[in-house]
Amino acid sequence: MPAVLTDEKIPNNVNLGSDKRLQRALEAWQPQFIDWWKQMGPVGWQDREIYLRTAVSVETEGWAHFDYVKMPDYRWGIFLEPRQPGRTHGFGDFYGQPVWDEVPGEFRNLLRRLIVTQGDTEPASVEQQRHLGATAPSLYDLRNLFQVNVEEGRHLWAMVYLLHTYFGRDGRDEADELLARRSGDADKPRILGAFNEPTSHWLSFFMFTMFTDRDGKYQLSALAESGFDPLARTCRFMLTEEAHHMFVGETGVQRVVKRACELMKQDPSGEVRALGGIDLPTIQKYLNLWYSLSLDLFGGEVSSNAADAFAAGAKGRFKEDRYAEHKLVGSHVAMDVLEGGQVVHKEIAMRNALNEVLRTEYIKDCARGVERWNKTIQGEGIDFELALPSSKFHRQIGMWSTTSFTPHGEMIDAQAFAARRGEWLPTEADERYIKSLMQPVYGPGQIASWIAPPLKGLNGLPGDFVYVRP
Ligand code: BYC
Repeated sequence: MPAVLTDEKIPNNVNLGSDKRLQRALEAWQPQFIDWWKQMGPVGWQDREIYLRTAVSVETEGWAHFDYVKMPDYRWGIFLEPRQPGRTHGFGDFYGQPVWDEVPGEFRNLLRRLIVTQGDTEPASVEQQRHLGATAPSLYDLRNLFQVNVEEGRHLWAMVYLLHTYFGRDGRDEADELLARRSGDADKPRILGAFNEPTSHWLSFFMFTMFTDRDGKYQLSALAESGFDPLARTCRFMLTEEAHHMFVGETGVQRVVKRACELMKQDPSGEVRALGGIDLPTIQKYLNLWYSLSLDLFGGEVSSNAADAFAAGAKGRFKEDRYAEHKLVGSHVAMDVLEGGQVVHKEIAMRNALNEVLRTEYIKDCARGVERWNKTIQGEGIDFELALPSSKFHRQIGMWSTTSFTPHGEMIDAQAFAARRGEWLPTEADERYIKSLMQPVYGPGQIASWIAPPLKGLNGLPGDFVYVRP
């Protein structure tokens, strides 16, 4: 593994300097990226010093460096985990054969599509969150937002490196397109649904980092199993950074929940909104929204694309090693499907069910997070439980998208759904109310009224640490 070269224009551990053509191509893409960042990245704050973590190596200890940095000066680097000598395909038709260091011609389109889809989500999320710096509930949260943003920028670099290095002219064109699509744009939208949804306030931001970033964890984990070794190695390192993003989401929601409980106890009639908080039923509606949008990101329940990606050794399962069988030829799994307008439980060929297999792992992980939020509610002595809705509820992708379901998973007609929609999903009035709470609180150690303070500062820093310099 070459040493990390942080003094180059593009910090990297891929020995970029040894390939002058690639280096020049990426150095030509760099100013386009910075232009995009300035135009579509966080609004304001670009000339302020922010206490950020920067990836500087892939060592387990000491991979990150913390210091004040202005966002446009952030050193977006290219880092791949070290090669594992003798690594072989862990699944699919090529199981047991040596992994590929180059893209096989027959899987070029398939791999490019996966990499482009992954890459597209990264700048999309930065675009979705670009106005949130105007209304952060504290300096701690403001800094976490920018940390998430710069790292999504680095994840874009990771995918662009793969496109430039392994996909020739097509790859370079795709890299340019990644900077040309725009979240929510009618003509040039981002590829996947959830990445075109507005993230217009901090409750949505916390739900996004809880649920949508968690899709990132599962998709990256599946790509980290890839037999295309450079993809596996780059995704493995991205997962290291991703953990903090989910921490921001889970603890963010947990603090909003805690504050709701505190306010319920203050006012015997339980009018949390009258006291400037976000009530638990409203939190449940945003949970329903972002969870269902994120479930869509796993694709259709029965998918030949998923089967092809698995067969090709391009995309595996979450922690493939835990499974006993890795070829999945002739194996089946029982799952709910829609047949003749009815939900039936039946056996589906395993390779075609792999989106659902990954989604099921994700659901279990989300449930653990909701369980922790419920512990907070119990700990405050409040009788209320948050819950994940059924995976059939409010779907836009896959077989459940053609029919309506309640959060409990009962099939209802579209009219009945429309009549009760406001009970289950945020209404315009909810949006207006949440937005009315979004006032910036930027005094050191201060916190907005609708959220509890963090349990501790970043890296054990004191509560009044100035995460963003005036
Ligand atoms: N929205 O066979 P199907 C992250 C399309 S998040 C719109 O059912 P497939 C992050 C699909 O493209 C992780 N379209 O599904 C988080 C296909 O279109 P074409 C991102 C959708 O292909 C927070 C058609 O429907 N990474 O990192 O097996 C912040 C039929 O597709 C959607 C990845 O997604 C949708 N939700 O699976 C920052 C990994 N779903 O090709 C970052 C790479 C499906 O027929 N991507 N379609 O025109 C993949 O593995 C797969 O593309 C998907 C879809 C899992 C997304």
